[in-house]
Amino acid sequence: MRRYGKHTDEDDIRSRPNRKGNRPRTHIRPKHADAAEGMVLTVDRGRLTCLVEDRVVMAMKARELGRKAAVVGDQVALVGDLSGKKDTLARIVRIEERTSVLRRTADDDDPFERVVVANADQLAIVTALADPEPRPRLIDRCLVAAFDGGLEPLLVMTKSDLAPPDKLLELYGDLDIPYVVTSREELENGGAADRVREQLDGKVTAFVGHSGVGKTTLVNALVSVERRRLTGHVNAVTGRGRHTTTSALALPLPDMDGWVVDTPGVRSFGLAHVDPSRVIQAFPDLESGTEGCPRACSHDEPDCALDEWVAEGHADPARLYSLRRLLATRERTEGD
Ligand SMILES: Nc1nc2c(ncn2[C@@H]2O[C@H](COP(=O)(O)OP(=O)(O)OP(=O)(O)O)[C@@H](O)[C@H]2O)c(=O)[nH]1
Ligand SMILES: [Mg+2]
Ligand SMILES: [Zn+2]
Repeated sequence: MRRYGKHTDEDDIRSRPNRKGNRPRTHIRPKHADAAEGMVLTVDRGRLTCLVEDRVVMAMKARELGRKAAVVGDQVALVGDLSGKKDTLARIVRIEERTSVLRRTADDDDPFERVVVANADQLAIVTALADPEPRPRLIDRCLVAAFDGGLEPLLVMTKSDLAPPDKLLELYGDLDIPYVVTSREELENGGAADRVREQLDGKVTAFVGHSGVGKTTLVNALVSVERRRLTGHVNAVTGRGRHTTTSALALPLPDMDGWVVDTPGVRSFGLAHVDPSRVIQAFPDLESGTEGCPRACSHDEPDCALDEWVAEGHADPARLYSLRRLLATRERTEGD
């Protein structure tokens, strides 16, 4: 290993004038040209579990990456011991460019944004129809994050055995966003997995939502038996889940080209990183109504064309209320 501060032969080579210009004779090969490509499956306190070919390799970040963090779904370049044997540790020397980034902040005014998942194609926004109660505001926020991060949204409504989906379908059924409704019975007879699976082929899909909505239960129904994770209970008094899942994990889908990423439940989905002008994208039913708006309309001012749009029956007033609420509260937290 090369030591810094010590005068070595290599230093001499570098400082010696080179007849062919100033290019140093060493390091002509691109850095880490021999590194292997891998995918990050999960991250646990600085230890990254990566898939390299068909081996599961534990790795840590090389110092040269600085503050850049690799997250689940990242494509990375690894060097060192790539055998995947017990107690070996490879080094991640590069994070490849991401095709999509699902970001969230703890609160809307939190400057620290975290990347939940990289390179996912689709965001499955999971909402229970009851236990816990659906929260359209969280759905709207996830939609904003999906559009902003380059992921296609998919709505998954679980627990239809406990409550009908009618009210949510009134809000989201006509938006051209694919949706699936599942129930306990369909989880047991395989129908739920089949219908969700139809939406997953060829894609990396991240599952997000409140704690206790059934993300892990659904993911377990999709992946092979030996990959199943622990699921939790919903507290009967508070109606809240117990944050059973504590880390994001990518799992391959059997018999098809695709991955699912189970993530821990969230209370809120802060959008401090999203430009307000991009929020409207997550409201496709209102977007065309903004054509009559004054320039740089905040959509919450007297001349906003959306009031008329809704009054004429082009969209549900509840959706305009949601948009305005989201724009207004983006400045602070929306707790649950
Ligand atoms: N009645 C009913 N219960 C369900 C259904 N799907 C999941 N559950 C139950 O909901 C509870 C929570 O499920 P989980 O899969 O652990 O929820 P989660 O979204 O992964 O929760 P976190 O990991 O905490 O974010 C479990 O007791 C499941 O059995 C459903 O379709 N119907
Ligand atoms: Mg879970
Ligand atoms: Zn407007």
